Amino acid sequence: MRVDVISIFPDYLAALDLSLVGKARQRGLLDLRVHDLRDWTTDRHRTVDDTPFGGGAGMVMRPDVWGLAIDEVLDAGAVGAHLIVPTPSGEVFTQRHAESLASAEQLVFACGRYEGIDARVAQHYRDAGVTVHELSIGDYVLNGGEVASLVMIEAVARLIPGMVGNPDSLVEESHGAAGLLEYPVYTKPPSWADLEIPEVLLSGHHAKIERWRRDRALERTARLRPDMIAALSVTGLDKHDLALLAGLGWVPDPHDGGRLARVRAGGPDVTPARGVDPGARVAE
Ligand code: JD8
Repeated sequence: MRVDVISIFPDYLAALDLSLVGKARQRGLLDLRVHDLRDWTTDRHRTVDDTPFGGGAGMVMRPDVWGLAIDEVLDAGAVGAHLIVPTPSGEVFTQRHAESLASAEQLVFACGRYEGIDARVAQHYRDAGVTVHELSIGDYVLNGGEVASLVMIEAVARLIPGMVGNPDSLVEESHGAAGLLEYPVYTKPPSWADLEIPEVLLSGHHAKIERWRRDRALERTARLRPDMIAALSVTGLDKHDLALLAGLGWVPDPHDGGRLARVRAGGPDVTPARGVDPGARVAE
C-alpha cells in the first residue's frame, strides 16, 4: 500500500518512522511519503491560506495550492486511490473504515490547518471520480489534520497482511469482529499491590478461561458501550451469553428477534443507550 500525507507541518508525521509502521516501511509493506504543502505554493511568501469568503474569524486554506499538490501526489487513474480529508465535520472514523481502507492501493491524507481547507477541493476530486472520505476521529476539536491522520494511518497499517505477528490477535480486539470491548489482561508478577490474578487464569482450563474472558467482555461492553450491545446480532450469542446479558438487563427484542433490547427493573427503559436511537425497542 502507498500512503501519502500532505501537510504544512510534515515533521508532525515523523512518528510514523517508529514502531510497527516504521518496520512496515523497512519491510516494504508500506510505501509512506510525507510532503510539505508549501512545495506547491507559487508566491515567494509560500502562501497557503487566505481570508474566508463571507467573513468570519481565522483563515482558510487555498484550493489552488491543494489542487497542485494533490494532482501530483494522487494517482487519480488508480481505482484503488482514496483521498482522505480529516475534518471535525466528517463521518466518524471506525474500525470498519480501517478495515475497508486497508485494501486500498493508495491513501492520500490532506492535512488541513487554520479554519480548514476550501470546500471545493473535496468537491473537485469527487466530481473527478476520486473516492473522497471526509473523516473525523472523534467529537472533539483539534488544531489540524495531522494527528487525525496519524491515528487513521496506524489503524489501517496494522491491518495490512503481514503487519502484525499473529493475525488472530486482531480478531478478539475491541471493535473487532466480535463487536465487543476487550476482556482485561494480566501478566507477571501474579501478585502486585496486593492485587491477585483471577484464579481461573491460572487454572490452565482453556474452556473456562475463554468463558471467563467472554463474560468480562460482555459485562464491560454492557457497562461502557450499551450501543455496541444493541448492535449485536442474537445469532452470534450462545445461551451463556444470553443468560449473562439478561442479568444485565438485555433480552432478545420481542419486536426484532435478531437484536437485543434493554429492560430495566420496573418496566421499559426510557433512557436510550448511547448511539441507540430513542425509538429503540424496549422489551415490554
Ligand atoms: C482537520 C483545521 C482546526 C477545525 C477551527 C480549530 C479530525 N476529530 C477532529 N477534531 N478536529 C479535527 C480537525 C481539525 C482541523 C482540521 C481536522 C483542519 N482544523 C479547525 C474547525 C474549527 N479549527 C478532527 N479529523
